[in-house]
Amino acid sequence: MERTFVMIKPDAVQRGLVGEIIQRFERRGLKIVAMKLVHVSRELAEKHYEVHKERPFYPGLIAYITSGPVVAMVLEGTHAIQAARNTMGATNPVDAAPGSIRADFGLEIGRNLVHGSDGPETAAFEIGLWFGDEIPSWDRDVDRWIFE
Ligand code: DAT
Ligand code: MG
Repeated sequence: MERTFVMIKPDAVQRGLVGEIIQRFERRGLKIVAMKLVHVSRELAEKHYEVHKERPFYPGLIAYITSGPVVAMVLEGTHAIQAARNTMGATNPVDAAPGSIRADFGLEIGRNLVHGSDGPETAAFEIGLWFGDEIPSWDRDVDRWIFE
């Protein structure tokens, strides 16, 4: 079963949207296999966003992601990576599909509420970075009604 790393960013935590956002992933059928509230250090932020180091928005991105607590989680399910990103919507909320998290709650790319891994290699890297390597799965009674 595929796993992905999802983070509820500081703006969403400050705005009291943690429950609403988790509910959207849960109701889709994705299974929470790890979750924690994190005060993100500069070191962790820089490792997480290493690929964007040379981009002009990088300093603002690091400031944003370290500006308050985030909720980090690992979600498991069929096509978890793509499903989570679709539920989040396009990077810039103004381009995100109606009904997605970023469209329903956001207006600006620099306050886009959530992060989700963009591929299998990124997911493996991010899950290891935030949670380490040993995350057990668990049996959910409704699994047989969600996974064929
Ligand atoms: P995503 O978060 O959809 O995977 P990304 O990995 O390209 O998008 O960028 C990471 C974050 O950086 C993104 O959520 C918001 C910020 N960002 C990306 N492009 C930006 C831009 N052109 N201006 C400002 N912030 C940007
Ligand atoms: Mg990305």
